[in-house]
Amino acid sequence: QEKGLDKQEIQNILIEDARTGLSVEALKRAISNNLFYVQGKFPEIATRNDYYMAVSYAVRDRILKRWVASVKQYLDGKHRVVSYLSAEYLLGPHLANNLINLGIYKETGQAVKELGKELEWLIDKEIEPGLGNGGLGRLAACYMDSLATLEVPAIGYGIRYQFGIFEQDIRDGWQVEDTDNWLRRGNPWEIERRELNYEVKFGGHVQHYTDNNGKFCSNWIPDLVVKGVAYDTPILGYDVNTTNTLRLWKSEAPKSFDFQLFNAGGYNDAVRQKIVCENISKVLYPNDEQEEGKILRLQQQYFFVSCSLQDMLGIHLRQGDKIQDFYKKFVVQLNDTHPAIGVAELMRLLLDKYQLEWEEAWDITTKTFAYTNHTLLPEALEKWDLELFGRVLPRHLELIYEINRRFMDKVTVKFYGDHHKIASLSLIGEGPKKYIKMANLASLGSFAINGVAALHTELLKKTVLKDWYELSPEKFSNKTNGVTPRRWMVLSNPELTALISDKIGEGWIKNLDELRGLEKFAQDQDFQKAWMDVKHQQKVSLSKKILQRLRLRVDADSLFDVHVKRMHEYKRQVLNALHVITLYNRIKHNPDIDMVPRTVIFAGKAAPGYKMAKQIIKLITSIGEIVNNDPDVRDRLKVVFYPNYNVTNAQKIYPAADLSEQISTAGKEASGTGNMKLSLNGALTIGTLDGANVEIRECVGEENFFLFGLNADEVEEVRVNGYDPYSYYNDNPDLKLALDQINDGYFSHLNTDTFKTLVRSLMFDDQYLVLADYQSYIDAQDKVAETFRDKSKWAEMSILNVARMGKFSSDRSIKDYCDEIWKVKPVPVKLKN
Ligand code: OAK
Repeated sequence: QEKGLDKQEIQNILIEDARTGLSVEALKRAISNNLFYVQGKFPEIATRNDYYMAVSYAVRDRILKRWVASVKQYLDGKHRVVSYLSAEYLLGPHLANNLINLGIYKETGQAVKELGKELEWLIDKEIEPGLGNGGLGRLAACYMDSLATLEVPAIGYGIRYQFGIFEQDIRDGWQVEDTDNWLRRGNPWEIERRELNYEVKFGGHVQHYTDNNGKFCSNWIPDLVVKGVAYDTPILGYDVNTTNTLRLWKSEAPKSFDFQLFNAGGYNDAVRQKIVCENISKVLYPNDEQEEGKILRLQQQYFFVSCSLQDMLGIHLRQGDKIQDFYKKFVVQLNDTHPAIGVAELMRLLLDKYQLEWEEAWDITTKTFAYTNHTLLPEALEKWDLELFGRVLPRHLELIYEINRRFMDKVTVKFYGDHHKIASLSLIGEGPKKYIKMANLASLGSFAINGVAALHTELLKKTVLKDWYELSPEKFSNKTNGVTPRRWMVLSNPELTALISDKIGEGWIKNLDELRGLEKFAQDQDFQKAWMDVKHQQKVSLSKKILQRLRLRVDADSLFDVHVKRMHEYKRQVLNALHVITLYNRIKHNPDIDMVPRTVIFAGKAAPGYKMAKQIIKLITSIGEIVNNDPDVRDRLKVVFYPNYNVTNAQKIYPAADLSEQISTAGKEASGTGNMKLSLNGALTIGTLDGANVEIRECVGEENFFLFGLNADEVEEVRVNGYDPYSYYNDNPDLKLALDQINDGYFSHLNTDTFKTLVRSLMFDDQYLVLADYQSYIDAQDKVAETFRDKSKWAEMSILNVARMGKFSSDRSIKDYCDEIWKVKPVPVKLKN
């Protein structure tokens, strides 16, 4: 051993070879080589995308080295692996994130500069993979980052949608959707593994017979067979070598199939088959927390779950392990009920393919799965029409009947006479049409069930999963969501990152609790100034984007009031809109009024079929049109609807926010994660006691949080006693004026039809109690404005918010899952030459 260097350091030097070195020189050489040998270009004719590709491949090579090392490490040991099953992953752009996790952002910037280009210019070229709708998909992405960073062996399974979440454009104030062809310029981050493929059956019927040993057997004869091909994306952790795999399945037609038809002269049938197969992974369903109940959706779910389980069993058996030990090697987390069919599929594989007995198969299955619930909204709970289900998955229907029969035998004894409870626990719902309850299948088939924030878990136990809690309280626990500080601070807010690191070092990036070290600077005048300067700089950047994108000038000194998330009635963008109208009316009533200037920024997609959500977008843009063009308003109020909210745009918006709007009806938002990202970027929260807001407020201190509105119990009480929106309207002149204006067409060129359904809903059957919380919200907003006038006070509160948000790192969430549910340990990965 050489003097002064430990083994690891020597290894690190050895691996700085020509191909994967991390120095500026090595990177430069790699980029040039890629431009020539991969893109077949030279600088004079290379396009921006050619350069983006060349840089990405250079980065990928460096990740591949770590990936191979990780896979080797996982294979030699008998390590337990986390398998995360999710129909959605909302990853966001890869390049900049990988540069940060590899620790070569600066070096790559320099290398690109020496080649005569700007790294930022290439980073901005990337089309993000929008393979998710919102919170649930983004959480899966944060968790993949944290699993790798914590060096936990993990594999994420999902669907390689050819088209992700639609692109939103605003025309005439309305949302219009365009397809998201995210693969159109190629995807340097994935590796196609044609050799890794599985067949997935659909439809047909099941034959039963007794074999030579007298064993009762089932044979599923499908009428469609689809092939799933693996596409792997490496997920590198921050400041570690661990590189896990995100394995997404693409559906194709199996070769044998179309040839048979083709030879028989059935060319058209063959082509049709091919299209049917490819359609399965074609497009992401754009509904957020709204069940669709379509056959294709069930096919998608079964398709990726079956491929994934076949893959896991294959990995397990190839290592020479007994099938009976499967649950010791893999723990499978169900990201909501979308992959819950896995419970029946694992039973099918163990029974029909591996010939285990029922009891043994059920024992393995229920030691394998754990289930996370992400919503209390009844319309999001998955139910499959039994007849439809049986047509797509006849064998699974039989298995579900049998699982249910055995379960009901026990339940009927245990709760003898309690028909309501027995019916509620059944996997099968009765009614005019029978249906399968996926939350029940997930709950029965899992050894652990969790909610995503403390309040959410408590409400789950009291409402949606009450009977399951009473049956098996030991299965339940809370795992409050978290977000990755790498993407949501280091990457999106480098200026704030530098300021923080300058004060407390860089340890917080991996151990977010260290942010606590900022507390002692909260009242430090110089630090406050530096803090607010960073915020101002971010607001200027966002203002430029708004000017470019919307031709709207906003004042970077005004209060940036940010409400960004999917459009949904329960998230109450309308309540915010009513506040905006109220501010506008104050100006109109008293044109010289001294008020804190505000820029109210909305962003979010509405599900294409969700009429009300689309009307809310139109309301916001219509208010904007009036407010932004009214000379009386001057610079005191602006309304922005920033189009196409996605990860890329979120990264630009969060750093510029002063105020974070988290105003859902209490009891409706399971957790929220935007609330965490905004607070970590120094925004103060105005919010209800809903989801993780409750815990955020506990952490940052009630004096640093603008609370308003009814709590979950009070919401329930109002409902039970009969909610009377009209009385709020009648008793509150400001509210009355605002609603009358919307109704009378003040914001819609006197067209009284535009917002008719919206107003009717608010006044007569609003489940989300918007009018009940109006005055309390307005009062809280007035307090926000008053506080904002005192810049030093605001800075102090903002610093304290960030300092106390350590709990909301996804690293903490993942540690909790690892210790309390998954029982997995980190496996550090060493690089060898
Ligand atoms: C989407 C479809 C079905 C069920 C739930 C969802 C979903 O996105 N839920 C959201 O999950 C987030 C991550 O746990 C939470 O933060 C949000 O509150 C919740 O709405």
